[in-house]
Amino acid sequence: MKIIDLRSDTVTLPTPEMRRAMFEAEVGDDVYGEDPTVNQLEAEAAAMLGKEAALFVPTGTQGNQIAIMTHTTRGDEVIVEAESHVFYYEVGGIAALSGCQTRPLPGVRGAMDPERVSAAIRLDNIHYPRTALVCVENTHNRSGGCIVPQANIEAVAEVAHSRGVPVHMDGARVFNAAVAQQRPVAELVAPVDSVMFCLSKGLGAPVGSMLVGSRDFIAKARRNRKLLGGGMRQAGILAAAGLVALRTMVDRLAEDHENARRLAIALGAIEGLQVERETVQTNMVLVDIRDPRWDGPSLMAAMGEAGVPCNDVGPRRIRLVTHKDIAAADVPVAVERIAAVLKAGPTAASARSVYA
Ligand code: TLP
Repeated sequence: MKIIDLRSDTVTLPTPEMRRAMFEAEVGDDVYGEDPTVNQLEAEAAAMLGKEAALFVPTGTQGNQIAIMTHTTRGDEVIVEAESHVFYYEVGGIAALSGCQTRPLPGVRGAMDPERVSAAIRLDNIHYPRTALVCVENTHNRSGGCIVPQANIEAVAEVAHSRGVPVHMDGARVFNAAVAQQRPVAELVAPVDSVMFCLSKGLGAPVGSMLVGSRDFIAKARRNRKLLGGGMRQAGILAAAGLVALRTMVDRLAEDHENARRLAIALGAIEGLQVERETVQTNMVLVDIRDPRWDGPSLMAAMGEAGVPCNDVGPRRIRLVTHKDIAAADVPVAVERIAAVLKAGPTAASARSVYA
């Protein structure tokens, strides 16, 4: 049985062209700034995003945490959206690595109310921490890959900047947002001061993310990357695949969006499942479980056994992600398997749940 892996776009495998580029990459010691392939990737990434400079980092998590560390000092406060990756999925790194406290604000599909952001920015008072940073996320993972409206990002950045507070974007999937809106990515990130985006998700590279921003910010970030152990040596081997990703893999994200849309329609028609279609804007589908026999963990386990692994993202919610290694023809096969799982009902093994 062919596994149709819908857990994440992080599972994508490098293309033959990436493997060739990796094999042939010209390399040097990047800690000395001497890896020509890394330097090329950093220059192209900065140019594409319309920023002065970029830094190649091993992971999206490290890129975000370096950005936060670079914008803040210990004891500062960072405004985050309550469902954001930096707050939810980065192992408490903001506290553990930067010594900052977080100020989570509610969001609507990732969009924070600019008035609430403004009200949360601290005044100058001896009792208060300094608000050092506002973080936004586009696309927004926990709302199912929703695109945060550009007007919202502009409004949040405007209130932050008017009070002297910089803005960082977790743009792990900002190219999905750009392709879905048919807008240049540089336009989407223009309002923010720094951006992290991932090469290793929908763009298909095996490893790597980019942090981009001003020349001065990236110079400081480079020191913090070293501090966190992210100073890699002949990293051009990895950057070579990143260059192929940036040059050739952006436009095809539209196929993933189309597959997600078709998956959402078909899954929504299965009894016991519900899909909020308006949230399916890029390459993710959130499925709410209405069938009382199942919950997130048990359905996830049963789908794994049926060759359609996914992730549970809440007590009664699973997440399916489309990507370059899912073909259009895989969609009906996945749907058929999921329908069969629901029809058969939980087995003794799959019914065990952490929520029971
Ligand atoms: N997200 C992963 C998991 O960590 C949840 C996934 O499968 O979606 N920002 C955002 C918005 C992300 O979705 C992710 C990865 C990251 C940052 C972190 O990237 P990595 O995995 O490279 O550290």
